[in-house]
Amino acid sequence: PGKVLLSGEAMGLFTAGTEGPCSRVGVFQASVAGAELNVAIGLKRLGVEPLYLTKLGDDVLGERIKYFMDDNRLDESLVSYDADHHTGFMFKSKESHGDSKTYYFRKDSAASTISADDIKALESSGKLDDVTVLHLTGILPPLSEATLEASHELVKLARRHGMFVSFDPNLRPALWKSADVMRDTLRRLAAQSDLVLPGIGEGRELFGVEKVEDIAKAFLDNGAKAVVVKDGPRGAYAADCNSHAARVPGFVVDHVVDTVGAGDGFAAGVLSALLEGKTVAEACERGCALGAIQTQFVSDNEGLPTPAELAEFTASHKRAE
Ligand code: KDG
Repeated sequence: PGKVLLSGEAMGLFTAGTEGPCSRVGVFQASVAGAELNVAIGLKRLGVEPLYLTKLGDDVLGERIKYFMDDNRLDESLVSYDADHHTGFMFKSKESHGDSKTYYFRKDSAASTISADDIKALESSGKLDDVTVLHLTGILPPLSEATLEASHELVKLARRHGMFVSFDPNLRPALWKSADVMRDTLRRLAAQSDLVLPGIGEGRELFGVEKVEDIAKAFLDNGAKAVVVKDGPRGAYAADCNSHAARVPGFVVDHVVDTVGAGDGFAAGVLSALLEGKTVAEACERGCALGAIQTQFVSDNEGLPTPAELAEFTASHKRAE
């Protein structure tokens, strides 16, 4: 299969070791986060080559992320280091029920300087020859004016090179100036995509509808060619502009540790399967499996499976009713 181009911010992640407010917890577990990086790791483990563009600070967290990328054997030719800006980081609380709380320290980070010129420079890099997919998320656009332009440039670049454009809205309201700007920008990016991967909450926020069928229709009417709506443990609903639709049940797991990163696992599952020529329903099934596996791990990417681990998981877990 061809390569997948991704760009975004890689961050140091400090996850609380015990429940309680992050301002009081004493022990944190350090790992590496970043939606696009999580997807890149998921793809790599399943045998698809990611091409990940980012900027890191010339600092200890940048070094940590480099080690992490080395360990995962990622191509680092599009990673650059910036002595004038720091590597972003975040804290994540530990919760016994519901989603964990996240706290960002990423303003003026190295990744927030990713610019349209960085994307244009890819044209002459010779690196795009085998790239067939762009996977973009809604996290890169709000980091700064520069990354907003870079995001639009990525879509233009993908179009010029005949790439398939996959888009995960990944709503992060804390990063946007206003909810209106967030909605307008993400709808615009979604409209230009071949595949959009929203969650239920994202459908509600962007289009004011609740049901998976209505969410899919709203994205298709808005211009997307195909949509897969993620419905948590219930599974996924896929629909495209040629009126094909499929509902795919999710996998039942006994104990959810942390849901952050599940959507990135889902994206890696869907894209890797589509690149292998699987059907949309098979791709959704793999997406659901990776999402479910990822909910059983504290870190945002640690649980992402190899093909053997994936086969073991699907063979040993029941599907949702
Ligand atoms: O999707 C998981 C991401 O949210 C996480 O790894 C960190 O990229 C991140 C973000 O901006 O929240």
